[in-house]
Amino acid sequence: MGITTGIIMGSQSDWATMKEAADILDELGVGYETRIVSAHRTPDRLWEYGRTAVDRGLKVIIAGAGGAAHLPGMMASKTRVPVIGVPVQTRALSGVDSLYSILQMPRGYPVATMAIGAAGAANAGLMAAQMLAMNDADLAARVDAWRAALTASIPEEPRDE
Ligand code: RP5
Repeated sequence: MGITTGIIMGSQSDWATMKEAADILDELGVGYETRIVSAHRTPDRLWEYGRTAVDRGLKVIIAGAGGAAHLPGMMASKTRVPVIGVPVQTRALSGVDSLYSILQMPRGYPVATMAIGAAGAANAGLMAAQMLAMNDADLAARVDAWRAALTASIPEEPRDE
């Protein structure tokens, strides 16, 4: 299983959220790597990661950050590998700051922005898998099975809990 997906995040503190993406990729058998790459604290690391992403065989990058969340956008400016952005929930502004920072990219450098927080990170993993599945029939079958299992798990009627 080669590494096709990069999961990058601005800080160790983002890992609890970004692990949701990693868990999905584990479930679906997608090879990935994880790195802390901060737009503000390690800009040279960001640049190097983006500069080498295509040559290293990455097909998609999931980038999570919070607050002034420049990581996904800066990564998108440095590589044509598609970037999926995850706005990490923040204490000060509940992640709306992260969301707007990631979402409002200028024309020419898109970031596929997910929802704030854990659901967004999990969906980023699913989105990456679905993109990769376009050229991988075995992965496509696993994604289809994952989706069918989710559907099957939803009860028709609510019950007292
Ligand atoms: C961002 O600042 C990170 O993505 C993180 O969400 C936020 C806070 O970072 P720490 O102060 O917890 O390292 O760069």
